[in-house]
Amino acid sequence: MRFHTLAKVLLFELFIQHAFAASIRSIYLFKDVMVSNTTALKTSGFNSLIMFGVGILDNGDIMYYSNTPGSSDVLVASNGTYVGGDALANKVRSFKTGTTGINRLEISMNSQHVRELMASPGPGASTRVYRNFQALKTAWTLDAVNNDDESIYDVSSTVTFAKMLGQVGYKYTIAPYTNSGFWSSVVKQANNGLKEPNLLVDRVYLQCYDGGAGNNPAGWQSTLGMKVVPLVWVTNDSKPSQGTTVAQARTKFSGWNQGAALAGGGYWNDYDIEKMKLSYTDYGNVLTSIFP
Ligand SMILES: *[C@@H]1O[C@H](CO)[C@@H](O)[C@H](O)[C@H]1NC(C)=O
Ligand SMILES: *[C@@H]1O[C@H](CO)[C@@H](O)[C@H](O)[C@H]1NC(C)=O
Ligand SMILES: CC(=O)N[C@H]1CO[C@H](CO)[C@@H](O)[C@@H]1O
Repeated sequence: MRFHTLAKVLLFELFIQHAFAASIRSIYLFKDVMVSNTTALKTSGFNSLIMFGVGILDNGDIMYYSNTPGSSDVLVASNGTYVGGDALANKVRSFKTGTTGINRLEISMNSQHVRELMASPGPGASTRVYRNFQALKTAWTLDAVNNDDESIYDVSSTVTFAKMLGQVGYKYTIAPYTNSGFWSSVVKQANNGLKEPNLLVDRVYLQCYDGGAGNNPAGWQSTLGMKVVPLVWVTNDSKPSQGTTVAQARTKFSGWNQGAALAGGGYWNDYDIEKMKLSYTDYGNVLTSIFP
């Protein structure tokens, strides 16, 4: 291939990457989606929402924990059927429909009961846990399950579970704050033999606040062998020292992104934006300008 032809091909590939692989602009939804400002979430520059507080019960059923004063926990999938009600399903589905920038919807969970359920009855398609995740995916039009394990850290059951979810049709993502050895084993094993765009673990949301305040995204990128999406905690009155104003978020994200190109950026969390009367638009604009 002659030099100018090669250059053209490379330029074209660069163009394609920019045109079709938009950066990730994410926010964790800590507030009960039935009472949060979903219009603002859909129209403030975010393209990825991660619903926090979904968990598996010991029998494999799935719960949506409210985390919001005045709201109650809701059983959402039981024995292979969606049981969370139409109002909740319609609300969750609405994130990706109508006037919206959202094209990716994830649920975030810890690893409670995963090891036990993967040991028995295992990850088979006829198990209650498999069928529940299948029913929930359809009811909520979900794209991925996000692993926010902060205590159990069992590699083999995590990989088995990730592969089970892959069979159901989910992508699997992770939200580490520490223990890079564990996470790098999970990524390596779950993605073994897979290539873009078919990776099972296709996103890393890296906590860069609180316990993860010292995290360096570039360091994690080289440890994990994939790009990461650093997260900062918006202004909050429970741990003010961990709060990040709009101006500080801009400084952090642009600094990190200059150090090593990132997959995008994101925030923990919508509850605090609303409680502290902050602006979704201002936080969203930081992401659209740095991660177009
Ligand atoms: C929700 O956010 C939008 C801005 O996107 C704002 O116009 C509206 O007033 C907010 N609604 C509530 C109930 O706060
Ligand atoms: C669970 O679902 C299976 C398959 O649909 C059904 O055969 C079984 O009776 C259900 N069990 C309960 C306790 O509802
Ligand atoms: C996500 C989170 O931990 N938010 C906290 C912010 O602060 C209030 C207290 O003022 C807590 O209720 C929230 O849980």
